[in-house]
Amino acid sequence: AKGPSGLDKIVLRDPRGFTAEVRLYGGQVTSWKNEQGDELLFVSSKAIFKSPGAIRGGIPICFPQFGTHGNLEKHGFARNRLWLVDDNPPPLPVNSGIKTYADLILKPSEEDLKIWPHRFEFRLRVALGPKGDLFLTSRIRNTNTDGKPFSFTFAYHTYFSVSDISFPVPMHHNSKLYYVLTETAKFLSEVRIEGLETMDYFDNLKGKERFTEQGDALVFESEIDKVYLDTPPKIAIIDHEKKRTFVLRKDGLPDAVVWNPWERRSKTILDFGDEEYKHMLCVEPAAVEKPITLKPGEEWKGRLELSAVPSSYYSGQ
Ligand code: TA6
Repeated sequence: AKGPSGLDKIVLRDPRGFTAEVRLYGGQVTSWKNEQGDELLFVSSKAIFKSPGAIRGGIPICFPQFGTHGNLEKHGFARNRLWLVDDNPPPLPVNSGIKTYADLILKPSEEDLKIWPHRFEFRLRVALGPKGDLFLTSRIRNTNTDGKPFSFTFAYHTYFSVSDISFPVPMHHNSKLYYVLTETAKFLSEVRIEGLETMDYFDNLKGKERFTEQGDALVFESEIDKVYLDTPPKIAIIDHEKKRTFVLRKDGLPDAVVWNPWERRSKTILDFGDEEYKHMLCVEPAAVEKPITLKPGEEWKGRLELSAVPSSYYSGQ
């Protein structure tokens, strides 16, 4: 899918070799590489980069609706529209340290207004930070001229690339050894998340009940689809095998969704390989539980900062 000038993506390059690419289709970041050229985001080998679906991987933008929390199509329409590039974007704040950035804009078409009758301007800024960090800033403004407010939910549906998420020991839930095995497995687990333990969450696999996460860091042994509520601004994904830690910092986005389809559900997703679930993990800074309401003229800002650091540098602070 290409924009009016024939452009289909913008590539940002940092002097030390970090790169990021953002597609006009979906306003979607589909690559972020470190100075060694390692891809840090997951994109499925079966991803389709054109209408009508969304691209399976990278950072889809869920707007104006997250998931099925409303009567729009799942995750809203922003992720399968063609965005425009702002050739003359507003300047960066002084001392931002950012050397390379791009602004994409989405405004509703007449067709979009039929399904969601609100005028808005969505400005997405994608930037590479001073240390190769990936910065995403979304500014959504209500440009309605009819005096009406609107409400929306939102997520950066971020797919991280990880070494192997599958649990290291076979699970025997009825065995007396179950507890010992799971506790040991947590130490052996290649991939875990820190920052969501003790948080309240809704489990999309279980209905409307509210649960509280127990124990230490999150590790993975089966399908997961949870919306953690009111989470701290910092979350870390620790990948032992790659000796890499992703640090997510978020602002304006209280919730965090964690998703991995695991073995059985993967087979039902057409644009996703059967084994690919092992190498991806979605951790999605979001505003889901409490929709955001904007009056005409008001603007909302939601920021995500991602860094990928060698695990030895990550102290948990
Ligand atoms: O964010 C998790 C989730 O809402 C899951 O329920 C899962 O279906 C996933 O998003 C992917 O949705 P998609 O519409 O991209 O297939």
